[in-house]
Amino acid sequence: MSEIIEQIKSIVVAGKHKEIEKIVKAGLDANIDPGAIINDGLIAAMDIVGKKFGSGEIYVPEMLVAAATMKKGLEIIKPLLTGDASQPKGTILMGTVKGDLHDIGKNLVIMMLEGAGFKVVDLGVDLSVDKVVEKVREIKPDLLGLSALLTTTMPEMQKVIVMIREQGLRDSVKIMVGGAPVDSRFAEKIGADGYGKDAADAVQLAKKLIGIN
Ligand code: B1M
Repeated sequence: MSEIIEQIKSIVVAGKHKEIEKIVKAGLDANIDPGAIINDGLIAAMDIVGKKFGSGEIYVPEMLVAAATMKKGLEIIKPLLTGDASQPKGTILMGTVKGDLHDIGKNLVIMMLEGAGFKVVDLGVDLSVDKVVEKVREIKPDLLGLSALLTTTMPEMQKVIVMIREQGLRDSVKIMVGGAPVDSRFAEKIGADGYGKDAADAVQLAKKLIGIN
């Protein structure tokens, strides 16, 4: 079983996108928990990719093919995570802030939120403050989720919160932030309602902030 997880990890790290579907399916056929495939296989692989990039062993193109391979793997698991949203527990707007193109973590959080019965509107990546505020006004979500993976884009989260407050919308929407460089102290400092450490934590936090069990 752990051999399949190891194979998933090395296929993602090597960016062998043609091989990922077969091995993820093999993992599911072997009754490996989809959560383990995600956490110990796909996410663990991206950690290795990040370290290799940080140490100069690989460059952006390699990081891109690894990311595409990870996404392909996630797509296979997605149907197992997404539940019935016919009676949504609440509406959540999600997006990655301005200047930031990282969306794998955000997409994973979205899958888990949908699996937990929320309706999620994905605003995508590289979102301007104005766009987020416009969508909050238009969609009137219960919760706004902002993701950032770069230390340089974290301040965009605060800009969004300030603008939402200035526009008189702050009391109508809860705000959750997350992403690798973000932590609970930062969330508190910028006036967010909470910080989601990972996708599972984000689901628990969303339930708490919206006030459901
Ligand atoms: Co980039 N990148 N990247 N990258 N990238 C990082 C983030 C980096 C740490 C790598 C490194 O140096 N070791 C580094 C940031 C350093 C820093 O800011 N201090 C970095 C850099 C520098 C860059 C570029 C600047 C590189 C360059 O061009 N020179 C560039 C920036 C582009 C831009 O955004 N403007 C860049 C580009 C890219 C790619 C496009 C090649 C690709 C992204 C592809 C994509 O997303 N579509 C990429 C990747 C893949 C990574 C790493 C390797 C992996 C990120 C990832 O997908 N992780 C990353 C290194 C790393 O994180 N180890 C790195 C897996 C994912 C499941 O985890 O996103 O953390 P994560 O999400 C988690 C939690 O954080 C949380 O839940 C998720 C699930 O558990 N979470 C939330 C996330 N959002 C949440 C929101 C919530 C709640 C929880 O509520 C709203």
